[in-house]
Amino acid sequence: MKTISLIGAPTDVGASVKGASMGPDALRVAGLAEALQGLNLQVIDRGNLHGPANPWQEPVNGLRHLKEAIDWNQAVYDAVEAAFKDGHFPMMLGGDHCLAIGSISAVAAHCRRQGKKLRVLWFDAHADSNLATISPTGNIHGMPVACLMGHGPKELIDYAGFTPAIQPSDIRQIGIRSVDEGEKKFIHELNIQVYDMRYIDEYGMRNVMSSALAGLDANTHLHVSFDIDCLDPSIAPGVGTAVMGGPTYREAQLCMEMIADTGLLGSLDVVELNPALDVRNQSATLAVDLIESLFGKSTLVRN
Ligand code: B3U
Ligand code: MN
Ligand code: MN
Repeated sequence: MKTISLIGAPTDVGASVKGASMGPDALRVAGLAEALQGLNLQVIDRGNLHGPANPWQEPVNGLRHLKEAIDWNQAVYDAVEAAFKDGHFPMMLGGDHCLAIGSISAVAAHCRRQGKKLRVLWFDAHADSNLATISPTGNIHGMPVACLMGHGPKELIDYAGFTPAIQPSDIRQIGIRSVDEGEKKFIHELNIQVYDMRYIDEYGMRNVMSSALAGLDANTHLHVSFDIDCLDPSIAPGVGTAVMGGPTYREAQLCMEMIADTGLLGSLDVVELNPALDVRNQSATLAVDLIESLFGKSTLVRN
């Protein structure tokens, strides 16, 4: 039986709006552990990691709260690595999306140890590919993709002891609809495969996911980094930086189901859920519902 290790990382040090630090508990209240157990998975809730508080300071040299982000990502890196070493499936509950630096660095190190290929599916309204020099905000939750590709402050790019942790060809971004000017050029130069909302509208979610999942084999580790703000704010209002025009409930369900069908999911981040902006924990409840589909819940017996 698969064992899921829930790793709470209550931060908002990388964000522009406070509140994502309450995300892990909102997911617990929404019944995440119970839902996974209902799918015959064993769940170990490791509780919440500890790290520095949010000092709410202005950016320094284009980066806000760098020291705090470094410490939190180290804690996440260590926890995700420990879960892999126990043979467990790490599920990191953010917290803001800067934490994906630590979590995906640990995933990359795991893949290297196991001789596995890595595919990252990055669900987000934003490209999260800013650099200190081009970010309009200095918020590190807008920079994890760049950091993972080796573009960022040295302390944030080398958790695994090698850099870059991932190559542009390892990642697919889905649901993107808010990209800053400098970021737009940067993702074009890196040649990252981005399925933005226009692409989803034109080709449909089924084709998008078939393409995003193409080329996987039994030796591929699939990591999903799920920023809740990917979803349309009409169904998921509990996020700090909502952008209208995201995937619908049905489209999001199909994404999760198609990922489950691969049988290759090896790790997950659930980030940017902000209970302070939510309505009756609706976004957390939706996240749990989608995670159930991601772990294979289906209406009918399939195959
Ligand atoms: N691109 C903007 C906004 C943003 C990125 N990620 C989130 N918001 N959640 C920035 O600040 O880098
Ligand atoms: Mn994000
Ligand atoms: Mn986002």
